[in-house]
Amino acid sequence: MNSDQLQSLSNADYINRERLREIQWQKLEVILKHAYNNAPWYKEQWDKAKVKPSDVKSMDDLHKLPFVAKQDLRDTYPFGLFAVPKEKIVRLHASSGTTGKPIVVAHTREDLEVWTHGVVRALAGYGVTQSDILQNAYGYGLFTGGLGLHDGGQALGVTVVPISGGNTERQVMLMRDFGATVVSCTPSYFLHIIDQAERMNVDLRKLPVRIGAFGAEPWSDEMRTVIEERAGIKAFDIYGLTEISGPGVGAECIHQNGTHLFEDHFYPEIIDPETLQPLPDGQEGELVFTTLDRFAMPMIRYRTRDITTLYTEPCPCGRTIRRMKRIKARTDDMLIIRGVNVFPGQIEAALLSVQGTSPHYQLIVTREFGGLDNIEVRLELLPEYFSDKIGDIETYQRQIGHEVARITGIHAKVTLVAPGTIPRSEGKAKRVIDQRKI
Ligand code: DLL
Repeated sequence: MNSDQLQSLSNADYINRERLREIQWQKLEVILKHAYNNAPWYKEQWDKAKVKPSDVKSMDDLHKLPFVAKQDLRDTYPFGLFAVPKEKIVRLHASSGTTGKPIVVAHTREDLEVWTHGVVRALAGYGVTQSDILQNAYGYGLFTGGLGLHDGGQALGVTVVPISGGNTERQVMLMRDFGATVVSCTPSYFLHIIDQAERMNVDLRKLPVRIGAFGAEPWSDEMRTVIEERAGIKAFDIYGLTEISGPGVGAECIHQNGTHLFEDHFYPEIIDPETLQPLPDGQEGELVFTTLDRFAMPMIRYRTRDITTLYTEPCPCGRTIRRMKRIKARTDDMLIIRGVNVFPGQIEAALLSVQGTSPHYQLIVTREFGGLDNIEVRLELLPEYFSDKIGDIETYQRQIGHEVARITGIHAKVTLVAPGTIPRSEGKAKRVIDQRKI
């Protein structure tokens, strides 16, 4: 990509908001007709709801259309939502989720370009240039992380090292030997890389690596601080989901204060997950996306289950596209412990606020015979804080339990385990182990 092409791509980030609305509307009109005329599933659903594309006369009418849920993608597995002939489809991706059938997502060549442009804008927004070397440690395969960052990095002209996830010792070796300046993987996997580097006596702070593109799972600002301090890099958020394209639906800029959504392609709404009514900017709710220019499998009002807030206040970077707050959680991750709603991310923030704790933790949820739920926080202390003296352990457990109760309102059992005992993940970390039989 030459600098003019990059410039014109990035210009979309700074567009006048009225003009943006016009462009969104022009695209929406086309994609709604396309979905209705070419994907029988949409026709059936919209006919049932007694709405037609022509009833949507502006962006403000979008809410008249029914939602698409993850279950709809499972029910139409594998190809039931495709809206173009098979000859036009050049790639399939899939996301497995935790149970049941995977969901399958198709891309035309042009759809892949839309996706790639999101990743290019994300990387360019972090300050990545053609002189950078990107070590891409997201998994390659049906998961969108690997190929998404790969295509985006390559389109930007970065030198991409397609190492994929895993083989952590080699990750450290190549990071050092190739002089990678940018690394992409899940934040939890990067923590694993940091630990491995320490074991190999490699100080990441002394290597050229300076930027991380971390996403695919919720993470907190406290986790960011840990990563930035231990690796000497700037850790940026990248957001996305398979159904909407993959990574690069939105990303932070150098100010690290919210994720800019590439809303000229992926139109966001926030709804109340209970009433399903749209909520105004500034209010927290479930994020819903409409893909404005993806043709193989348009997603019209797709419910992400991600909980966040959108806002339009100007960012110091000058981008005009809307920002969203860090994904607080997924509606399906919310734990209800003795009547109190709690998200794993809140617990993470609480425990990382205590000195000496490490970001390696798991939450074990169990149910007593009488039906009461209990939660146990199992976590590792940093090796230099780890002690086998009962008194020390109890003090820590009390302190952490107190912080968790202060932030979440729940009383958790805290168990400190030896460094290195919580399982490490090469992709998305498994934080919650729900042993309740519900
Ligand atoms: O995780 C795509 C991706 C790859 C994004 C690499 C970023 C980097 P899925 O496997 O379909 O796609 O999972 C999507 O992961 O609905 C969120 O719940 C969660 N998620 C993704 N990015 C973030 C993030 C990829 N930055 C689901 N912060 C989404 C919090 C995230 N959660």
